[in-house]
Amino acid sequence: MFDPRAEAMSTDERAALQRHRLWGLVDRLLAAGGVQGRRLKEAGVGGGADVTLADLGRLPFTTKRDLWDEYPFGMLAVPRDQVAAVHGSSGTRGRPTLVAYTRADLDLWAAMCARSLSCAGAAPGSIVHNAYGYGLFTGGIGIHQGAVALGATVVPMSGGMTDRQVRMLADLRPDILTCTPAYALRLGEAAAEAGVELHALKAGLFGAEPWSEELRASIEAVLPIKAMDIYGLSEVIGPGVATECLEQDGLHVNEDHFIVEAVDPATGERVEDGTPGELVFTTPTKQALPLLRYRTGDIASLDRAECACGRTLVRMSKVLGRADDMIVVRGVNVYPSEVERVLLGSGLVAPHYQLVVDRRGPAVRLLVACEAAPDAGSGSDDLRAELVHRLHEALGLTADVAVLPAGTVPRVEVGKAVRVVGWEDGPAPLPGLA
Ligand code: DLL
Repeated sequence: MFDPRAEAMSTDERAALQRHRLWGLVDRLLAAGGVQGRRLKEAGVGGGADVTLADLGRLPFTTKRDLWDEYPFGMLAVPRDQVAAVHGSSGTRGRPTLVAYTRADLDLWAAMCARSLSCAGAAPGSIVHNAYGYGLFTGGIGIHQGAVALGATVVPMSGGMTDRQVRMLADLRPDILTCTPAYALRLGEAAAEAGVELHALKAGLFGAEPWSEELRASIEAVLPIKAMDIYGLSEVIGPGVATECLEQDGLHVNEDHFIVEAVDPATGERVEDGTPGELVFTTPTKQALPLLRYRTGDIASLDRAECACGRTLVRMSKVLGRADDMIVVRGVNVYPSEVERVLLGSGLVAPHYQLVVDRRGPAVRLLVACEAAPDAGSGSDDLRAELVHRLHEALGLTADVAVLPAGTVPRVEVGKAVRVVGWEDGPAPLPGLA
């Protein structure tokens, strides 16, 4: 439940807590003697007492490359036998990123996920239908443990087997749905096809992949819920790093445990609040794999204005995209979620799309594959021209659009939606593309 002592502290109180915790983190990293400790020493830091919060911006970064180089256990700050669990992410490039948790870390993670669930309206006694994947991925087990810690009833569905999911939604009447936003849409459509009404559902916590306000509207049109965004990454802890409250106006970062900065991805210098930058997290209370200034690659802006919900935790915007998901077409930089905004905002297409980066010719061509909305009206040539025009107007983007027959764009059943596919040589990645 909402804990004002942790979530509504004054700025000064929170800064004092963060400073105290940061001090402890620096001491632990120096004692562990790993790559992060070595870099601290090289930066002239001899102990936690040398560091204030204001100095944080001058301390060395940690990156995914460090986790890969030290795979699997080289970055542990505790003996291996104190590791109670590992999790990870296969990542977009297929390379595993492994993270470790002590029992205390698992407790912290459960507490943070419980906080996220309650921030989005869950309460003890809620029924949480959890359709995030269970396994190495942090989504399923993270939300599961959070729901248990909150005192809710968790239904551990994992992903896939959509017909069975719809049956369980109808029979158990959960009030909370947790899954990726793309799968929420799929579940909503499948329930409608099956003629199942989901009146008991109140809220959903959707994350693990970028999604736009327009996709939120599409989800809220097929499910009778408030759709909330939940953000996290395995390296920092998993889900439970930040969540929207019922105001749906930015995600509260649990900054008593995850200190956040936004930096210019090119220079590493901090950007002003309100300006999109790469999120960087420091985890002062984690034990097995504490991270100093971890560069996430995720682009979002920070907002320290008070929120109507009463929480004083800094808010991050929805994630615009990952620095490495940015597509450059004829000199224009674009994130898939920006294309999503234009497509879904037009009201002319169904909320299923894929961006095909065609690298077969001398210049990269972007092909936007989508499906017409059932009531789009005009012929597909007119629709195509209209979307090409809108993408150019809104984003300065020169893209080709392919309006494909309903059901052609792949629906996600398990895992994260694949929004961008490459077309090198060989057959088209989707039928009907030219
Ligand atoms: O996706 C943790 C998670 C599970 C978050 C369930 C929310 C719900 P990873 O597999 O390590 O962990 O992937 C982390 O996913 O760096 C972002 O690029 C992306 N991501 C996660 N949540 C969001 C979100 C989980 N709400 C990577 N919006 C992160 C946009 C997100 N991107």
